[in-house]
Amino acid sequence: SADAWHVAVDLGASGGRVAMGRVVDGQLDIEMLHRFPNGPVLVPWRGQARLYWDVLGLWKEVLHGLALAGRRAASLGGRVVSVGVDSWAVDFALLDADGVLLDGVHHYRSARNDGVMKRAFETHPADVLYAKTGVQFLPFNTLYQLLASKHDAPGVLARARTLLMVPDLLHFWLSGRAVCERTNASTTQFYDPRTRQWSSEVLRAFDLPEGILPDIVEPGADLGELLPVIAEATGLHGARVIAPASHDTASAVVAAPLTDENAAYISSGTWSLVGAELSRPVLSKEALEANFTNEGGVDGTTRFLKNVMGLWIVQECRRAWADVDFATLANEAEVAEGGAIVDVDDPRFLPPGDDMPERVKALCRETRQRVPETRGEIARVVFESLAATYARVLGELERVTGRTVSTVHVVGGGSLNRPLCQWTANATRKTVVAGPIDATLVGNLLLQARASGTSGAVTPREVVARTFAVHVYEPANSAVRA
Ligand code: LRH
Repeated sequence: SADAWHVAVDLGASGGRVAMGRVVDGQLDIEMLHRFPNGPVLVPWRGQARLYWDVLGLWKEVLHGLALAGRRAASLGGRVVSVGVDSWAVDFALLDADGVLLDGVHHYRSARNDGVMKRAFETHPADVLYAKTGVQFLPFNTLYQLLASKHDAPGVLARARTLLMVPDLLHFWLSGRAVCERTNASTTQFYDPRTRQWSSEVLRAFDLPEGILPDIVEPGADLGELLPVIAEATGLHGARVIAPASHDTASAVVAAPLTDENAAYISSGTWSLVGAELSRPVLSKEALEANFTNEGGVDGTTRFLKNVMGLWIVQECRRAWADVDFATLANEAEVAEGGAIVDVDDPRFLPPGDDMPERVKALCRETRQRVPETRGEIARVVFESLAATYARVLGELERVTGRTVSTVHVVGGGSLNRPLCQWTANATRKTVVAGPIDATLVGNLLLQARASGTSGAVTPREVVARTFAVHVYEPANSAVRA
């Protein structure tokens, strides 16, 4: 209905956004309200560097964004009926018996995770763990981070009574309800995608306290009204808190206008999440060997995908290059000399650092390829290497699932990057359909609208198809790709 607005809070690794939206005649009407930066905060621990998120700073921006939404909706003669939060996955908060935040929220790129996954395999071999969780092995999965907490600060885990993922923490502060939304729970590597419950077996094997894990709720769950203190602080009286697909990638997949079951997607932001939507998890030996993940999607679907390092490398290079904007870099890359291909998933790219351009150059040097010098050349190496990796991963996807990918949908900020989309089409030999850009926000809003009954009979993907224009890239001969 036209006067009912939903507010989406979308927290990405490099920035957060608050937007409001409503569905009118099957189309999404969206208004951006507030943007703010996000990033790691260095805190020393026993003389070593540790990275945290500034979760209170983010919360402050969220409250500000909500207040803006209330005023804007009122000025349009409407009102805010619901609020929902999505964010990056795997990171979590621990609360004590009084509901007080313990420690802080560690950043998944913190060095405290170094070596933890490898040690974990000594007690629980990787193939056994994969058979129970179906999750891609990444050194920062919640499982390994919790083991790091236990190792470094056993007192914290001993006092912990509740574990909440980042969006769950914000939903708790907004509504007073402490629950874990399913799509994000599925990224922890102690969730069983077949039983759709926490994996007692995995938790027991690592001597982790299952009692701290809250009930799992579905994307679209109504968590109740805003707490009176929050309604008072933001002016959003009567608004409800509705969990969207709280894992940002799950929200992005909701907003990917996939038209047939053989369509693949690339959710292109800090990470590139490359995969397909399946009706059930694939835990086969081939899936393990290709190191694909089976994350939970909306309506019981499986997000069968793989993390590729993504635009992170270029985001970090930009810091070293006086924050030159992405559009300028894409233009420079398009006309720069290219040719070198590096392994974008090399672990040396994972930690933040001002020396990111040097890391790209070093990898070219080590592999005896032309060493890029200018910004454009370095960006080109990364973009072309990403495209090559997408092609490889989609090939693995085809092999493991037995499907032939029809089209590749690129959603998120990377869908704006013209050369990257074209090189992706060239490398994959598939048609690339780019858009929408704000997929995480759009998916968040549309799940809230569906759960509140304000979007009528149209499905979220139908709304996306009716609302957003897409750009189509056909594969070109690589000789003329620039
Ligand atoms: C993308 C993302 C991805 C996770 C990573 C930690 O923002 O949520 O799906 O693997 O962050």
